[in-house]
Amino acid sequence: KQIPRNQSKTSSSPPALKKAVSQSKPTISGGLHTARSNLTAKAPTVGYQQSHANIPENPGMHHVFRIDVTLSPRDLNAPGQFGRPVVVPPEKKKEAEQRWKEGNFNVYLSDLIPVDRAIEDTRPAGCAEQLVHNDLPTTSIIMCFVDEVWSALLRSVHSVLNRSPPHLIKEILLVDDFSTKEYLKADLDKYMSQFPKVRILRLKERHGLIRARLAGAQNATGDVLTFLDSHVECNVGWLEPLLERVYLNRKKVACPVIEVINDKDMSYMTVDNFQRGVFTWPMNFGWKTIPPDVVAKNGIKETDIIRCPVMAGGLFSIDKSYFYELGTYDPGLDVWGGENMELSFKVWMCGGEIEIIPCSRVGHIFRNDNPYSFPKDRMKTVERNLVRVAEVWLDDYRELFYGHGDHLIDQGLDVGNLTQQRELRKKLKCKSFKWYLDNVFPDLKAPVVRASGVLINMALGKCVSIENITVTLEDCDGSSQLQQFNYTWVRLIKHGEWCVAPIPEKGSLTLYHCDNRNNRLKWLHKSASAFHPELVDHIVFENYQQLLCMEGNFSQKTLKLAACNPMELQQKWKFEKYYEV
Ligand code: UD2
Ligand code: MN
Repeated sequence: KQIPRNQSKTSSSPPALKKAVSQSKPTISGGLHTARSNLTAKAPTVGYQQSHANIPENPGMHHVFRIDVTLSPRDLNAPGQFGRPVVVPPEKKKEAEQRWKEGNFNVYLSDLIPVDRAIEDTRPAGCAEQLVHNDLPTTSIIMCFVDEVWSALLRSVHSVLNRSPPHLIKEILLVDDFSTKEYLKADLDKYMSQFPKVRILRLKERHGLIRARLAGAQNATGDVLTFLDSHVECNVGWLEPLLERVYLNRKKVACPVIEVINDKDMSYMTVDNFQRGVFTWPMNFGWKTIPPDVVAKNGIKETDIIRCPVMAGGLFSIDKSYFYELGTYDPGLDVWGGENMELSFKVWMCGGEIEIIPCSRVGHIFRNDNPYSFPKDRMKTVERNLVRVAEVWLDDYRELFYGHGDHLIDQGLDVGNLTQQRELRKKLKCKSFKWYLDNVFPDLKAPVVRASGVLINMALGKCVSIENITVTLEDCDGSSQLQQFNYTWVRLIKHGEWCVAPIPEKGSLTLYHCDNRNNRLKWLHKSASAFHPELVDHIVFENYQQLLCMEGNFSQKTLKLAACNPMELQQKWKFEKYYEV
């Protein structure tokens, strides 16, 4: 019903790609040469070097380390080396197609390319010159996975090991969320035993990514938690700029720029700068480019930190004690989805900040569908998570969420107990959602009601009015309180706490105490277009044997309910003002 929710696209949709590489067959011409000349010119055999020989003037600081063990790769011509696109040979097409579903990306190619391939350093100019503190906090990398593709998981781990200053990585915690694949058991243990920093935590039952992350956090010993998905490639210098932000202010949550590892050809593609993480109703995550004129007018540089209304979810660093101070994630969130909204609202409204750090870049394989199964229905799981978030954090604006979604809550969806979460919000003295809108996300269109003012009958030019507890039609008078109505996102026609209610059996109207859950008070108007485009201007009651429409009566003083007739002008209504989102 209404605007279909498409949760598979929620957080998995990639940010806009750089024009230069966004063609279907990406090329990394310039970058490739840079990478190669780097190799011959100054790459050490085991890469661990400062960007510049000069000692920075600020004592206690250093230039971001340019650590990249992959700078001189074993095989320069290996497929996918330097992040190049790979083509499946014709005789392997079938095999590649068959293996796609193992991870919902080109698993065949992933297995073909080196697990420690080099990728292009995609940081904007100036990043290498940036200073960070010598005494940055250590971090635990937490990577949850369920049935992850072997080569993708290994590549993720190698990219961390190979491109992070070793002294900053306290450990890499691989949290196995009850995978079923045999290779993720003894084989993985054996492989990872080569790397003392890698620890594998096995969950005894499927926790879902949210509770799996919490299990990881509980076992982490570093000062900062850095969460990553299990199919990523961390780029050169990715870690220090994140930790620097947390070091400067423990309430900053630092996210890298998420770049794109192409699911079809496995190429590493850079993305457009100046993108913020945002959402649209009903809480669908997305990316929004800062308009070029805003960039120009404010002199925003490519290396400038971008404050984000919401994070994508998968990749970020957060001070461990702050994460616990915030009450971590709502542990009532299931499996996948919505946790990025929850943490974002919580961080902003309770005194923290969410930032994207352009000098930190991590590639991620964006997939069109989850490659693992959901214990319960996928849509319902995500919907339920989002309802929990809406109920705890959105105040009255939750109606915008409900009004744009599927109303599963009306169909008896059990979202569990919310008392603890609401108490947490009180205890932390978090600000209102209105504050968040005004200060963090002012460009979000969020009118609390859908329409308001007088309600005019289009045939008669008369307005709905309240007389005691009856609903009448009078001459319009915009200044009269009795003629003021709000049409809400959950489809109530409200006059204060009173709602216009149908009496279908009698074909008449009355007033009733408003109640967002009461379907007998809900009217379709304008949004009726989705089902009955011919009734778009009507006010339709659909929860009866037949569609009923509000109609101005001939006597011009009363209203009635009648069978809907698209041609009937006396069934067409207009509110004084409509608010679009
Ligand atoms: C995005 C986020 C993801 C998460 C999700 C919303 C990025 C790059 N990714 O979707 O981190 O915030 O939005 O919830 O921002 N996993 C488990 N157990 C499960 C399900 C998943 O351990 O039951 C693992 C999975 O193997 C992966 C990670 O959790 O490593 C995230 O899952 P995803 O990659 O399917 O999510 P994604 O990237 O589509
Ligand atoms: Mn992912």
